[in-house]
Amino acid sequence: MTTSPVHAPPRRASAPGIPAPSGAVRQAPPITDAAYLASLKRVTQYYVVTAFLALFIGVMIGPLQALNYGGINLYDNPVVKAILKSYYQGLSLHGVLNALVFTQFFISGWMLYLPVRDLGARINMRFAWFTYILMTAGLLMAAVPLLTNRATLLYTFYPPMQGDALFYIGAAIMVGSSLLVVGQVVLMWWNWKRANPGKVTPLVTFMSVATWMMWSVASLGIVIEVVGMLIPWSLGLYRGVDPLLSKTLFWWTGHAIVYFWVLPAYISWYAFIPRHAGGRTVSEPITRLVFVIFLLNSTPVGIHHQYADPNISNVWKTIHMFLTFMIAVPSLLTAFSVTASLEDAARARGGRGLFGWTLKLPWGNAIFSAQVLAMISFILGGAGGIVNASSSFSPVVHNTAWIPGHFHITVGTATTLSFMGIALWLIPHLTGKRLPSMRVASAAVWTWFVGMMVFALGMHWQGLYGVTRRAQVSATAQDVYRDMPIAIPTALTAISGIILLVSALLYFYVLFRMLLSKRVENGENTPIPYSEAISPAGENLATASPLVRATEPLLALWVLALVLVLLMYGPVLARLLSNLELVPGWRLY
Ligand code: HEM
Ligand SMILES: [Cu+2]
Repeated sequence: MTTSPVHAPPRRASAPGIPAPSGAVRQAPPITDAAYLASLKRVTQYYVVTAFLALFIGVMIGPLQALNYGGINLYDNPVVKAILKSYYQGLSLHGVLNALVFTQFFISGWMLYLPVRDLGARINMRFAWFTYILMTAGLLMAAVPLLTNRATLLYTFYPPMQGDALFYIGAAIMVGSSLLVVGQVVLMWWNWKRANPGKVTPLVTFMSVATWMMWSVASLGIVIEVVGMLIPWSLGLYRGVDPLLSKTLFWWTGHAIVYFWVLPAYISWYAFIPRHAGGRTVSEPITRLVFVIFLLNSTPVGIHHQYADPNISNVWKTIHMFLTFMIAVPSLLTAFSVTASLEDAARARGGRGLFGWTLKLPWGNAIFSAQVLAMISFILGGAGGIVNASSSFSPVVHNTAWIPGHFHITVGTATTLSFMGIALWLIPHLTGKRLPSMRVASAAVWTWFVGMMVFALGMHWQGLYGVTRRAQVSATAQDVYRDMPIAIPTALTAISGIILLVSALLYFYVLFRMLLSKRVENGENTPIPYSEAISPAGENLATASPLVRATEPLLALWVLALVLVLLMYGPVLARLLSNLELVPGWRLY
């Protein structure tokens, strides 16, 4: 069966899965230069396909790990042994490929393409291709030591565990290239501002630019850590490394990166999901406020990962804790706004009752259901995140199986399942190919959600009994695990691994079949699914609301974000620097 979920121009009512909007809806300004548009789409497609190839490899290792936490050790199996030297090499590959490579490549394509189309801008395509090639070169460099068991450092690569210099250099090039995308997008937006004085930045561009700005501030920590410390250290230029200083720099980036993973999904939740359901975005001004809060508040919070670390004062730990709690505000604004837009859609389709309206949503459309299930998962993940960030609860869950339980329903589902859903319209849009089967795609999406819910239950539950994360528990004979009353959560975790394996195979079957099929139409027939807004931001600053005017100066807000981070990290880093403690590197693998 061949179906195209979204293949009609925006104003036609007949397209399956994408209802025509009732009133005025934004249309991307036309790009008339066909060669330019083709190149733009191709580079985006390269980013997206590279991302999914990484996810495919990364995800195939996941079920082995879930079985490990299900008490089943497959790492002595000769086939597995031929590929993975150890549980920890597999875990390093899994974490790096899924959480760092998949996300960064997808986001770089997605948040380059969207604002360019949103403004109808002309960017330098040579530079765009150069950035993609550089990012991929960095990935390949880092992949060599990872695949040869010379960088089995887990995805946080904490020193003094040491890997080959090539790993750090490759990682630095990969992350550094994302900053080139930041430069290109921000410059494009700035040129648009200068050409359109007094105009309000359109919403999709606003969200993309704010997210890129946030990432540039957030990524500084890891860039300083890797370039300033780990590369020279791994090349033998320093006699040692300070583990605490590098860990602190790591978490400067490491917490904010979770918003870099989730805000690109928010763009779709706010701007595109309402359209898939036949509803409207609730409020553009509030949406802009949400992104500004994330720009300012995402980064100065990382010390909530270090409550047990010495040489950081409790005052700073507490400040970072409260700043972390503040991020619940834009997340709750999002939960309420997006739910309201879904209710708007469902009532327009004849939905009734307090909750009965939810039945009218297009649950059979995998593009829609993937993203709404991702949101539901994120609500649960966010609640768990408040537990993790509380200095009183953190010691209970820190470094237990609870933590992977938590981040598989945030990045592993909220982000991943959203991107999986988005790809189902984005790839047809970019390539003119069609989704081979909406039913298989739906089955993949629903089993992913169910699998991850079961996984999260099993892992959170085990974590509460103190089962540690990053441990090949299935291969140890320690009584401490045998005596724990964890039979049920262990079984749940094992079952979830099987469900997720089936889900991943279904999804990649549909995705690769689509990619390998022939182009059948003009990709523009699958439009970018802009939604109408109930409360738009307007086009002119002079007549816009105070909230719109206050959120428009993104450059100034970017500087403010940087100042806030320096204020919140400066004193902490100064103290660590004044007590520098260099230790030699270790190889444990
Ligand atoms: C088939 C789906 C998946 C399964 C069954 C799975 C399973 C697991 C398990 C059991 C662990 C814990 C291992 C340990 O602590 O020893 C783990 C770790 C991890 N997973 Fe997944 N996972 C899946 C998909 C994903 C996805 C989609 C992402 C992110 C996009 C992801 C990111 C991570 C990360 C970052 C770690 C931590 C690695 C580390 O501690 O160094 N996983 N996974
Ligand atoms: Cu965090």
